[in-house]
Amino acid sequence: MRMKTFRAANSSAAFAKVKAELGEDAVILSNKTVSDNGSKCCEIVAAVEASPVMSKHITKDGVMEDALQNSVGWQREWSQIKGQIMALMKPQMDPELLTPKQKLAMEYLEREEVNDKVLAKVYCCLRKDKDCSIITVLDSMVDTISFDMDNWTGKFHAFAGPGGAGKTSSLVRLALKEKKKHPKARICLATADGGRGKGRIVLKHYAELSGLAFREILTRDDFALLQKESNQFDMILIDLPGLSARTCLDEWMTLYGMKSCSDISVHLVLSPYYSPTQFERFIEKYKSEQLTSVIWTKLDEACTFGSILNMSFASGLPVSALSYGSGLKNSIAAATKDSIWRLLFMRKLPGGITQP
Ligand SMILES: Nc1nc2c(ncn2[C@@H]2O[C@H](COP(=O)(O)OP(=O)(O)O)[C@@H](O)[C@H]2O)c(=O)[nH]1
Ligand SMILES: [Mg+2]
Repeated sequence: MRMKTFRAANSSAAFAKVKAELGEDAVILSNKTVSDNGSKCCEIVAAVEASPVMSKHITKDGVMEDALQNSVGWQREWSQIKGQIMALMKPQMDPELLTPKQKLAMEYLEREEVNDKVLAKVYCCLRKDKDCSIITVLDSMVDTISFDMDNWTGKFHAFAGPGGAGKTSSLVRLALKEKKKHPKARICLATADGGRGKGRIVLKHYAELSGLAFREILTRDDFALLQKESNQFDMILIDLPGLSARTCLDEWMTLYGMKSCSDISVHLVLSPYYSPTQFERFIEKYKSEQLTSVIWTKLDEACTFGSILNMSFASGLPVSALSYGSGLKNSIAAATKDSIWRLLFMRKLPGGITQP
């Protein structure tokens, strides 16, 4: 067994070093905050079985073998099976069996880039009942729970998602909105995005300006401390970093001790303009029991909104907020079904502006 100690500014960076040096099979033996030249950092002790497996990756054959093995994983097989079912279904979906109004609605959804899985489900429902309207069908497929303290009574709320999706901005705007609504609320903004200075500074700035508490989470010890002092706060909003290509949300949450926290809701921040392949990847990467809602951002920059339906159908998660501008004011709204239908069928953003 090969054992090694790694130090870095935060747990993510230390873990990245572990993976780069010891590979995917490394086992974490300890993970704690230590003092290095007077500043806090994360120290991880990791070990890996000393085997020739590591060297296999270096040869061309080794790389090829790994790639082939990974590509026949069950997820891929399952997605191929689903693709084949859809291919078989499509010719059966005869639009002429629908009423003219239902047919128009299906065509509209297709133009909005609603995917085949959702279209097949809609078609089956419409076929069963000639009087059934598209909104009735879609209503059962999309759920919303508006992001506010009355609906989301848990204490910890973490904002996850790809880099640049709008996590930090959504978090700040939702916190300010809640503070305005409940001036006495004790809200804490916490950043676990230590690697990127900008988000941290933004959060600290708004926390100071608006009478909100601010905490930094560099390691699991910091999160444990925040849990201990959580009685001081009514709501704690945590800004998570964009995860590296190989790290999934559950793995990251385990590293920071958040996986075992029973009072944490994770909100996935996404924009409708990602590609279908990216959405599939995100569903895999961010799947977690603690994932509780989707926040849609950059609606003002999107051309179609079908992915909101696609994601709702694939994940079963409710939508909690809609962001439609980069400014601080009038740019985020709690999600309601009405606002989603207005977006999808009228291209009206929650602020009342119509998208071209
Ligand atoms: N147009 C537009 N820009 C947004 C929206 N939400 C965030 N942004 C901008 O997108 C950029 C990245 O946002 P940020 O919150 O830093 O993303 P993060 O990396 O996920 O934390 C910033 O320049 C934001 O001002 C939105 O709804 N519409
Ligand atoms: Mg950020």
